[in-house]
Amino acid sequence: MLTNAKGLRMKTPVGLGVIGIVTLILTALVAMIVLSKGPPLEAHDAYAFATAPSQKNGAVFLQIQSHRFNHDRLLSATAGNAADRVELHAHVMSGNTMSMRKVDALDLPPGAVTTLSPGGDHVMLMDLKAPLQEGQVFKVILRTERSGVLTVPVLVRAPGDVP
Ligand SMILES: [Cu+2]
Repeated sequence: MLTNAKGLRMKTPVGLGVIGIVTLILTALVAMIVLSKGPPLEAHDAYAFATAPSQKNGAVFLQIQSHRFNHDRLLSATAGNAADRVELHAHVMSGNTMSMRKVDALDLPPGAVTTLSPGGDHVMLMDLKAPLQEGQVFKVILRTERSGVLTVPVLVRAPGDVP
């Protein structure tokens, strides 16, 4: 047994030995567990533009910071007080025309900030219950594949007033 252990120790390229390598792996695992203690996803700066009475729809933009070590996805959203129906949308160019399209999910890459912004991906509010008024705050609930739900306060800003 002792000879075997010694033999292995001699063969490891960095000269750490088996125990050294095991210790390193355990340290890395502990570090990952400690780092993953915070919320896996954080939403920042959520906003929507005020709408005119004639507008049926609105959009929510925000940043989502992932603290995860693997991919997650935004699957759906609700906005109980603001809109009857909420969809996830992406913008697509077809020829010279930019149009938006419903998507099943939005990717949230590990360790990255995903930005939903005008002209890009957004949370679409369909059939607004009332016009969105500047200064108003409403809640949107985002459902993710791996991190549960995020309840996000959304501030209504003047049209075009990107933070
Ligand atoms: Cu849209």
